[in-house]
Amino acid sequence: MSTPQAWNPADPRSRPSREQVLAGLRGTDAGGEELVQLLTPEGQRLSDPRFDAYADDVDAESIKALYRDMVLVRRADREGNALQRQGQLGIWVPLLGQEAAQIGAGRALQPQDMAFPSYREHGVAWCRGIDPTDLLGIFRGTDNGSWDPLATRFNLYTIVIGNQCLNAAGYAMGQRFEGKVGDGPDAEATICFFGDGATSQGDVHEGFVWAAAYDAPVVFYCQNNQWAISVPLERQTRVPLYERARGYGFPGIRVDGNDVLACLAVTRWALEECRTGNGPVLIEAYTYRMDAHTTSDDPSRYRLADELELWKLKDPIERVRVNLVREHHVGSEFFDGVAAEADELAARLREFCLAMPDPAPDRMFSEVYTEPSPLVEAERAEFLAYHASFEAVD
Ligand SMILES: Cc1ncc(C[n+]2csc(CCOP(=O)(O)OP(=O)(O)O)c2C)c(N)n1
Ligand SMILES: [Mg+2]
Repeated sequence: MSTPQAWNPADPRSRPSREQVLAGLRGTDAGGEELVQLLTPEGQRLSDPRFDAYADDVDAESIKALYRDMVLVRRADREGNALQRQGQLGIWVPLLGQEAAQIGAGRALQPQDMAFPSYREHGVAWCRGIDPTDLLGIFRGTDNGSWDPLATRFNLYTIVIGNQCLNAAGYAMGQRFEGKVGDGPDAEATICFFGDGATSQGDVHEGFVWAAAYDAPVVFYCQNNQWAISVPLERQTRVPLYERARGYGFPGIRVDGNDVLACLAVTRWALEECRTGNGPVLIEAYTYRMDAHTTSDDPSRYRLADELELWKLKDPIERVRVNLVREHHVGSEFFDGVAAEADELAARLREFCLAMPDPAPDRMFSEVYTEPSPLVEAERAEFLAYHASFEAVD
């Protein structure tokens, strides 16, 4: 009732008050009726006539594989967090809580598709075959991303909020111009990851406009994790985010971002739409950032702890475990095996990180501009002199 569609222009009094608009957004805290779900938080498999066909090959073995993916990326994420706390990384960006949104989308991709991440997409990187050790250099300040974006079809992380939407729209326009869209098995699509806060950026708007005007085969995949650092969703929008797509002239759909099966099915559908020429599509994966924004952030300063407790009940991994046990009679041997694999991965990440070179202190001054800049060089010299003053004290 608080969405603009409910307004009756003939009756100005039908316009909702600001309080009603906010109440409407808050009323969708559980995702709302429009939420696509194939697995409930209690682990029950549901049917959705619109999307069943995109998950009909998902049997016990594939659910086990998705479970394994999520457990391993969560463990790699927790290890990254711990390594930052121990001074081995400058910063870490946790994905905790967003495993289903990322693994579902990542596993929906075909090898020929192209992905444009922001900075939290460690789960999608995993699905593109990028080893978690390859992520560490960015956060230790030793490189800008050590994987090959063309070979992996996964671009380097983008820290500038929303900027990758322009890159993705442009890339997808290129796919269309080069005749890569069609019914053949080699048809391509692009997927672009960004957050709820990013939707307020001009770059995202421009990306939507260009993609729509050129029928670009791009899936805009918004992980609505309810927060943009300390700014809640209600400061970004008056309508559910997926509804924004209508204004640009392409479909928008909201999926339970904590349901890996629904994310897989909906993203497969959206990518197929794009590959066959019906792009773009906006997906809003409705999820929650369970940890801090980054290790530099303290969420207890701006959000209530009971909000997190509520979302713990919708944990993306637990519901899959329950489904495997209840509906597929999977025993503890499997779960113990995955846990052991996670331990091995964590140990390997740690060992790798401890053996990495220390970043040079003046690393941040390099590659600022293509050409040398006198100002940057002066700042570098000043910083190095300051740094050297500590050595003198030692
Ligand atoms: C253009 C730009 N403005 C501001 C920032 C600082 N900043 C970093 S993350 C962030 C919030 C992004 O929130 P959201 O899009 O919801 O993504 P999330 O971090 O929740 O995944 C902001 C404002 C930035 N990196 N780039
Ligand atoms: Mg966010």
